Amino acid sequence: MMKLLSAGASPYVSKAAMAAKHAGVELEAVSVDATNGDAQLDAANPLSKIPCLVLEDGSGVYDSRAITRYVDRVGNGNLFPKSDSDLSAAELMEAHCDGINDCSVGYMYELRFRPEEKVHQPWLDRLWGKAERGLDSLSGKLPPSGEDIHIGSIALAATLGYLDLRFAGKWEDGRSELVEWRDAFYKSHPDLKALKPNA
Ligand SMILES: N[C@@H](CCC(=O)N[C@@H](CS)C(=O)NCC(=O)O)C(=O)O
Repeated sequence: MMKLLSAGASPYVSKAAMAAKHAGVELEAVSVDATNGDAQLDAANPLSKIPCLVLEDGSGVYDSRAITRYVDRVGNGNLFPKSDSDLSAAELMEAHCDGINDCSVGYMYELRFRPEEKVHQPWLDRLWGKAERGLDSLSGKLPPSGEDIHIGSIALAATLGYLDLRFAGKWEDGRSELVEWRDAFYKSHPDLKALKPNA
């Protein structure tokens, strides 16, 4: 069986795992330590980042956007819309959510990997400002949350799941539309809710 090199908290891993589940692709999730180095991960992805999908022949598929494309192809093909305009919107939503992740994960890395006296608050503020603008720009443009979800919906669920995990109480204020969207997504898709970022 294919393996997904993973860590429970990662929003990119969560997106890839939810995408595989929704596409009906079976995977074995294998926990690795991406930040301190892991031989299995380095062998499959020289960039040492998760998620990395390890195929039956041992080769690696990364990054998360290549994985969502891959599982769509080998699975039931329900992740990416067929019409050009819907496909562009779904792809853009996935990229947009990954961009928010880059900021929120980067924020956590700044706090975790620098000695306290070297943490650069203006950089944290810049990252958080981007994440907030990214969230606010979604107002009125949210992807489907029910039966007709696509990769953009899954990406947004993973992104909000990471914010819930690491920034609870900091992101929700004034964003009831997003909070309601998240709750509706989880209600319709308990199988995917089980794959949200967790520590
Ligand atoms: N663009 C990548 C980002 C993946 C990423 O940054 N993953 C983090 C975990 S959340 C990681 O592997 N960090 C370890 C490192 O950067 O060395 C993707 O979409 O898969």
